[in-house]
Amino acid sequence: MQKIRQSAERAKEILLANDRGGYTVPTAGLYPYQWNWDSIFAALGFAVFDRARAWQEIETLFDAQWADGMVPHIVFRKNDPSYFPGPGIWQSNTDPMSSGHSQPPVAASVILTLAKTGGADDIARARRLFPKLVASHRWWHDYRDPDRTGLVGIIHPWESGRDNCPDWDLGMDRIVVPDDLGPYHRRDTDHVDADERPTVQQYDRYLTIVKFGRECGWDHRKIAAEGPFFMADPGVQFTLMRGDRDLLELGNLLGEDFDAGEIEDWIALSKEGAQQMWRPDAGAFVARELRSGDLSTALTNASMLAFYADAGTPEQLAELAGHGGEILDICEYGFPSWDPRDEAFESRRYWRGPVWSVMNYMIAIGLEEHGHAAMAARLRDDCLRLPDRSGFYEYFDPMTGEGLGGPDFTWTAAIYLTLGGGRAAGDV
Ligand code: 9WN
Repeated sequence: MQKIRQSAERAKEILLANDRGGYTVPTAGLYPYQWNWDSIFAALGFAVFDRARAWQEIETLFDAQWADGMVPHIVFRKNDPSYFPGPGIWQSNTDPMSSGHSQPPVAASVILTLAKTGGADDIARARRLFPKLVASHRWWHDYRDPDRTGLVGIIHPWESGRDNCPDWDLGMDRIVVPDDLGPYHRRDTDHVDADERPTVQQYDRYLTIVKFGRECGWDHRKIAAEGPFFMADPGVQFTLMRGDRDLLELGNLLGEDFDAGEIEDWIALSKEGAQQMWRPDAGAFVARELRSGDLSTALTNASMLAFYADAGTPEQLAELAGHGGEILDICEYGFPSWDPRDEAFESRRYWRGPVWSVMNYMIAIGLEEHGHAAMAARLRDDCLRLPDRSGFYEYFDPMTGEGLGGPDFTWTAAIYLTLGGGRAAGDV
């Protein structure tokens, strides 16, 4: 395959082309709505050339925040039959319509970054969002950790943002698909190769969870207690731990009048709770099925966010760094979404092997903060090398660098911009 030299200009064009008027879609066709963490990372990319537009992206997402504090994972501003499951399946009964669960809470960290690097307008806009951010973090700790274990649960694999990672097999295997689930027509495989997407059996289970939520009117107390799926995800746990710390720093930076003690308690409890995810024979924090207490089997790119969260002991982090180095030696491009030393690794299938730039972005911050500068540089460089080689795809094969999933993808372009892609060639 011929090498393509991508540019910051091209990345910028992708963000602008995916703009639907105040919010971006992740990619045209496959994902025609506003997605939660995609928008937050899109804001980082916009901030490189248009800070006002960056804030607008976050503000439109928070406009869809539920009364209880939850920021939904998809916001349906206008119906688009090219995506399934759409607003009619979720039935959120909110305005705007949305899906019924959340996604990794990365907003506080990105807002802190924008506030620290900006001027008076950035501070003013961060200030307006601050109470909404606090409410969203409180929602996670309250609704998703009702027994105060220090571990937050997710009610759907989609809430992790790492949809069909083998991590969820433990929870998915417990789901009984009801006879009355009804026929449905998936749209994702109209856009992308079926072997790069989840299977039919997985989709049946995804929709069983949505059916349970819809039928109880998205009562999140009931869903956490009795829903068909409840697992702890190192990705959500670690982005929330990092987010709590960044929220505290943001409140202090803005001079807000807020309850710092409440956030400090969340941080302490989560650090302790995260230990329940440590799997000694994997040398990593892994997903945990919360009803049985069973642990997933292998290290993922979400495990590598332990550095970012500052989770675990120095000994645990040293062990994790050792595994991280070994895995990167096996892969041409890192960091894979499943350990390539494990038999379940599939280099091309959704979250069962491929590389995602947004995960690398966060992993690299944590690694650098913990003295692993070379590994951090490798991951950042891979976020530039991959689009340079294959285009701005949704995700990439860690062995070959092949671009997979949707093309001209918002967050891949945004991370490329934020990490300085194309700058060496004098593009910006
Ligand atoms: C369901 C939009 C989203 C990302 C997720 C990714 C994928 C959706 C799907 O696309 O999920 O939310 O239909 O597969 O897994 O992380 O936010 O880019």
